[in-house]
Amino acid sequence: MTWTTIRKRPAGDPPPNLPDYAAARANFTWAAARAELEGLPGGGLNIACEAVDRQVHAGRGAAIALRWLGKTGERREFSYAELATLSDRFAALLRQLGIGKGERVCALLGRIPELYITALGTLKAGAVFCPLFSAFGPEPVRVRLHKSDARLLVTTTTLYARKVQAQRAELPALAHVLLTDLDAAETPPAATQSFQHLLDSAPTCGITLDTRAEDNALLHFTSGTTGSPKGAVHVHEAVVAHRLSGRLALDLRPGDIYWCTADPGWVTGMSYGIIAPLVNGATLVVDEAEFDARRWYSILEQERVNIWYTAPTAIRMLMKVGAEAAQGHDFSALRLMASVGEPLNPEAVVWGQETFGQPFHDTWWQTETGAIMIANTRSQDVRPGSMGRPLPGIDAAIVRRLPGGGIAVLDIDQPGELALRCGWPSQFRGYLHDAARYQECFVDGWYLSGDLASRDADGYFWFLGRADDVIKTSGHLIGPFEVENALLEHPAVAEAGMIGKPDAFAGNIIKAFVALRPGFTPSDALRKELIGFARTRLGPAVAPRELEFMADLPKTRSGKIMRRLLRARELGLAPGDVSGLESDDAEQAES
Ligand code: 6R9
Repeated sequence: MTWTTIRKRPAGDPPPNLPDYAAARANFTWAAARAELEGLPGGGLNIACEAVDRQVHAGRGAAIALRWLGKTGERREFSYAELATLSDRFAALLRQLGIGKGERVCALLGRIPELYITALGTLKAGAVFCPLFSAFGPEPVRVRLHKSDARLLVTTTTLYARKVQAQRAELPALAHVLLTDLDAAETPPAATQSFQHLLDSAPTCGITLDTRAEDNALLHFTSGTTGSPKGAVHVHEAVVAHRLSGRLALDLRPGDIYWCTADPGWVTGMSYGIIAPLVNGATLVVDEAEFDARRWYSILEQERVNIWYTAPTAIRMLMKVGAEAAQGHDFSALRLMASVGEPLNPEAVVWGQETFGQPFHDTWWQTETGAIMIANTRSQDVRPGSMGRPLPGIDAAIVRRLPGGGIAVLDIDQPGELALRCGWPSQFRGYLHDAARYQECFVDGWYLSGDLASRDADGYFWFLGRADDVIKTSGHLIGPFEVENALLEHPAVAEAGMIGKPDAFAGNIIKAFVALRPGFTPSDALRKELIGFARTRLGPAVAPRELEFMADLPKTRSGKIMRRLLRARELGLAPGDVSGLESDDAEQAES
């Protein structure tokens, strides 16, 4: 396997938080990492307390926690002390509304200040915070609100009208909907309340936090090959890993200006868009607007961003716009640029070096791992194309599942499934209402990630692909089940299969294959109708971008659609070429 090491930026930056990787790993204990936290009187632990209150206790209450840049040029700042008070009030409000410990509070919001108040206040109240992707259509929103038994939803008037209102009757557990954008004089639509009004009338005095480390704190939906979305449950103890990984992998320290571009509807937007930077005392820069290369370069320069955490699709979009857009900007405040969510192509790493004078540092983790597990850290050489090495406290290996049960750990440079030895604090504690699917992730004390990778002789991990059929498109993890199901609701569709088709920007785009019912004939008009039908239900980020008709979809003898064959066909591979990935489908296809 070939690799190049990219020279790092020779600037007069402060020394890295992880200067000696080998020594840090050798001396590491989770107990010591846990001891860095403040904790609650009586031995409890609360993520939001660690994120905001402890900064106030440490005399940093006046420091800026959140600097919000509105779409239209508005600018608002919240100090740690203000965020502590506002989240206290939201917690008090939840208690007044009778939201109990462990009950789910969902947010269907873009990047607006109310999101941060809701997330932190929910955690303080001991309820479970569950972010939903605001670009989801009504169907994925309904499924998640239903599966999470959400008791309260915070959203905007428009998102509510478009995505929730019509389905409210199917969500009996959803007792309260709070809208963030009502004017004081406005009457809320039926069965909703004003977020601002309730927050203003909530008690101002602090509330007593009473969560324990193993109490549920966060719920993040993710997808698998089969079945409905899985709700990964995380506990307050996860904050130990958020703090540590923020410090070691993202090099965060108090006073840093930090910008995470992830959407708050996905796990990165929570773990690294809110928790890790606040726990490490940084100032969050939050941009409400969607991607715009020129705006991004201005933000990096004008806000004097020190640490920037973004994603390969965004980097490729910047590359597409061209180097001229970056020219003339002063990026000298930037100390670390990191990336997550999809394979970071070596060209993007090298482009970072050319454009910013430093490479992007790839990091690897998942919804289930809760925090960064593998990273190219600031002190170590970046190997373009590699995800880096496991952080202190994390044991990673490449394994093969054995036919009779158990796993074998593979040698260097052997492709296999990426596995992590169980026991890190942000490990998910279950899939909500899905005990069997949770159990399937574990073998002999290892968590099996579903990613295929290899490890080189120096301990760097290299991503090869997914072992299952989920698709990363523009950094969003999409399961085939939801997309295929939406298409199957159309009267013309008899069978539907979805694949990820490689794409230069999005990593993959979603392509659907459809067999029609008798009486329907393929046509351009029908193709457009089906794509439109899926977009209305699922939202544009999840709906297929391409759709092809087939007389019949390839199926196993038991009737399962063989997506791998669809993919092989799309990519012009022989069906046998996919058999190496050990899927049931490929085995059955060969037999
Ligand atoms: C944080 C997040 C997890 C899946 C993961 C893998 C892919 C994440 C990656 C990467 C290649 C990287 N992934 N980081 N692939 N290189 N550095 O993205 O969580 O949405 O659960 O997705 O994303 O396939 O298994 P999640």
